Amino acid sequence: MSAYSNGISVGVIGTGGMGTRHAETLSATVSGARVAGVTDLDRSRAEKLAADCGSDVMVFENEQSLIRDDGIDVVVITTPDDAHAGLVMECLQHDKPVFCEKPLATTVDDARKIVNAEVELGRKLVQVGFMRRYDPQHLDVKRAIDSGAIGHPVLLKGTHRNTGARPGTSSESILVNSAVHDLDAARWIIGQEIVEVYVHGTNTPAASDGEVLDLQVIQLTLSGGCLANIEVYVNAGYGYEVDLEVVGDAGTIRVAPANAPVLRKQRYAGYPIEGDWLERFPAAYVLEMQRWIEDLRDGRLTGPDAWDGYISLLVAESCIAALHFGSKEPFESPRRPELYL
Ligand code: ISE
Repeated sequence: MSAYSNGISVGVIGTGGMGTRHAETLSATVSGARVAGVTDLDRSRAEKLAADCGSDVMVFENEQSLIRDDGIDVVVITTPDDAHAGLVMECLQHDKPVFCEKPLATTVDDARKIVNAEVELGRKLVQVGFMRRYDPQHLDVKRAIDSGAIGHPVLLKGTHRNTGARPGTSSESILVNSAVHDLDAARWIIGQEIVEVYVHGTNTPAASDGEVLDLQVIQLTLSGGCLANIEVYVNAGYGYEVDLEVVGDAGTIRVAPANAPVLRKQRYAGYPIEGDWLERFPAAYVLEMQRWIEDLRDGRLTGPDAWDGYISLLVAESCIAALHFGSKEPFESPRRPELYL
């Protein structure tokens, strides 16, 4: 019997682009869930989203009052990155399942504290927003690899381009905020752990800050011998693109363009390119929320968990060392607690 007999009441913390997308998906598309409360430092933004999601959505004074409220069953966190870990910990203290946008934390220590707290509780309550795992095009690639269609994977080629860097972007935050997606995707899609990292960066003319290494090339070695070469460029200018190809010893497979047909006309063939992740991953965000709600109802979370969030940050930390010292950094995954096996 599900613990949620009247559907699941969700509280959303943070009502910017990502919070708005999740709240709208939960109230308009996902069955078995409703947005019951929202909060944001910008109260008028929270009030607007509450009104858009229904007439009975509460606007909470702050995050703590939302997390503690008995009318909120589960929490979605989409605040700026540095608030994630503290809010996840508060959810765990109140025994509330929580979906936290990536990164799980901004430091490895904070992410480990979350893992330790969950292990102490003895059950998984945390899911991390690695939405590429729900993207139909990425799932096609994963299924092909798992079926053996390309033989043994020997190389992953990844491209991750943002139209422009957010204000305040640093060389390190590119690894913690953007490249964590690629680090998680490499582990997930190949099904191997990362054992070595090397990162090379440059400051491109498009960067507004002359210090920031806004184009980084990450090279990984995975535990089964597969190599990865991943470009993360946050000032690409022309649009937003995430591309991934896996080369195997019997063929290669590459994600298809997501949202547009290919136009051929007057000696030209092409398709439009999205401006950001909200435009590129609409299907993934819906499937991610739908599955999270179903899993909560079934009492068994199957999405990327606190361990995945922690490992992606540990690898990002090794990437930062590699970037600073120009060295190849060996990476050894810590022992995975039984809860995450
Ligand atoms: C952003 O926060 C995301 O999560 C996007 O998916 C990623 O592409 C972008 O680089 C991040 O800043």
